Amino acid sequence: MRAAKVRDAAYRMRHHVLNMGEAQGQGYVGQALGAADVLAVVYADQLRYRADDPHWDGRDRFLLSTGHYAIGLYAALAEAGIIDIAELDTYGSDESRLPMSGMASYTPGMEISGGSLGHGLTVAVGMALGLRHQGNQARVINFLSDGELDEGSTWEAAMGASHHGLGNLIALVDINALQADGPTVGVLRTEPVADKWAACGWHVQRVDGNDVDALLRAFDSTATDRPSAILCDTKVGRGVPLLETREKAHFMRIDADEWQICRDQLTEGASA
Ligand SMILES: Cc1ncc(C[n+]2csc(CCOP(=O)(O)OP(=O)(O)O)c2C)c(N)n1
Ligand SMILES: [Mg+2]
Repeated sequence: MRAAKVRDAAYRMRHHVLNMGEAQGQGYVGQALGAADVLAVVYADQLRYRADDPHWDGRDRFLLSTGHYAIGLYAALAEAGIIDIAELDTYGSDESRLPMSGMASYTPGMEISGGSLGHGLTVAVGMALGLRHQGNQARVINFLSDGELDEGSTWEAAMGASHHGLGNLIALVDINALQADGPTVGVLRTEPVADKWAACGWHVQRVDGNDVDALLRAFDSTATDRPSAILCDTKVGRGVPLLETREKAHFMRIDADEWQICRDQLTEGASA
């Protein structure tokens, strides 16, 4: 069953994230745990790719706008067989192909260097236009954060995408209600988010981004005559109660003795 396969992948990805975080003693673990279900649906169910040929021309392009979520994408790339699980141990260390902020030139399967926020969707629109022009059936999926909705370039790209009727473009917005300076609601009010995407001419769905069935249904219901936005409400630290209930912070501190507790809680939650 599709959902079971995705849940399985998400569970293993969360373990990878905790292991990478522990190896480096830090990392954007809270965000990556929150986004694991979305990334698992993308990599275990949706994306067309060839693990042994990351530049295959027919591949769907997955663009991670949020370079700091790279730890989550590395976990997905490992599950997808694009990088080796053993390589995850090098996360964030000197000479590693897996830097803490995603770099396209370092990592197989990393399409863009997305650390400068608010630019992923602009690149995605250009790629989607280019692919359509070439008659390439591949899709472009851009993962962006709620913090990136603060950026004017995101909305310029959104309008451009619908102007050009880019049915080969999907935006996945990780609404974790958090940004670097605190809760999104206090930094810059972005709600009503769905109405804004709709006003820009997009097909819009809003789902619980930690509900695999809902995510699969949303992907099954995207439009083909215009761009589709799937707005995903996710929970920072999802799957690990110790982190879910901790005060939300853009950079979550996890002490040396807490990593094993996190892993145990993740395992317990999965078997409950
Ligand atoms: C153009 C740009 N401005 C500012 C930053 C600094 N910055 C890094 S992460 C971040 C938070 C953005 O919000 P979001 O991605 O929603 O944060 P999270 O959910 O990960 O806490 C900011 C402002 C940046 N990387 N790029
Ligand atoms: Mg956020």
